[in-house]
Amino acid sequence: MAGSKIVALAGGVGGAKLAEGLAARLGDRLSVIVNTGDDCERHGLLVMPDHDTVLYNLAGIEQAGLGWGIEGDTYAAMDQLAAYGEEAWFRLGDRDLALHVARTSRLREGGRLTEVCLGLQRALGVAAQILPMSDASVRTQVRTADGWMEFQEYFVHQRQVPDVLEVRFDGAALATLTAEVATALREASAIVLCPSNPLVSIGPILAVPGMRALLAAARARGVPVAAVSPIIGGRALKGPADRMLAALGHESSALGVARLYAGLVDRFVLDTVDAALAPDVAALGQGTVVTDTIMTDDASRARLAGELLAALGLGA
Ligand code: FO1
Repeated sequence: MAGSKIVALAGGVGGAKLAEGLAARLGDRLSVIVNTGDDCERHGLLVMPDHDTVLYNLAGIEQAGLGWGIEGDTYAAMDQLAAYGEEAWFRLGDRDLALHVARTSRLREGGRLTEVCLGLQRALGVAAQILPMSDASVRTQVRTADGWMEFQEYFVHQRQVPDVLEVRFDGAALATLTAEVATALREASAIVLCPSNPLVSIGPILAVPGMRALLAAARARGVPVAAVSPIIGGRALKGPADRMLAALGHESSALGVARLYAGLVDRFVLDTVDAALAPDVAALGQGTVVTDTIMTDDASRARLAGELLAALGLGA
């Protein structure tokens, strides 16, 4: 285990919880490749919800209960923006806003997205690297009965109520891998797909050209690639993953997720309530680990991370 580097692929809150458990054990030996498909422009600023959720969790300042945003944040700037008639359904806290101001201004000065993000992470004392999946703009869009819309319009404004009929990752075909992502995957001793929505959190990461090839090359070198199910007992703990899977023709179960990852991962972690699905997951060629995957506090995050590392042959 000493010296082993691990790469985790993560979306928002569920992914951030496991990333935090892994970071507590691995420190700067952890690289988290984050989904940037949820990113959006608000009030002229670039907001990166999944990057920022992982950042705040690794810095230990995330809002308890919600998992995104900063604990104890206030909303004075947002209320003032609303007073000017600006759209205010996407709530940015005052301290959170400072991150978007700093990031956007550094990008406007010519900074490269990954380098700007790494600088902000260091400023918050985070030892792990949180790597945007690409420096290029990739935007997840969903189609509902009302047509195509940006992800946050569906997720926050429409509260994930409409059925999702189709998903696309605008810009993904032209996105390129960064040197940081490629190096992290080439140096990894193990790779983990966090318990994030497989369709709109892990999906955009895998859509960056070259990403799947690097994962396949890692597997060919004998590097274990494990996924943790975000679906427990047929339900997503948070977010619309269960309804989205069903609406898009997949089974809303840990097995449905394992099927989506067939050929990509060689280990699959499912919750004890789904133990009966283990033989079907194993039949897909994925070694199964059955354990308690619900992360309610720092101790349960660290415990799951420890079990996962042990299953990857990297036990302390
Ligand atoms: N989620 C909400 O439900 N309502 C919000 O107003 C909201 C604002 C917000 C601001 C910054 C940020 O980083 C995340 C925010 N989120 C909000 C969460 C975000 O929509 C989700 O984390 C995702 O994009 C899904 O992974």
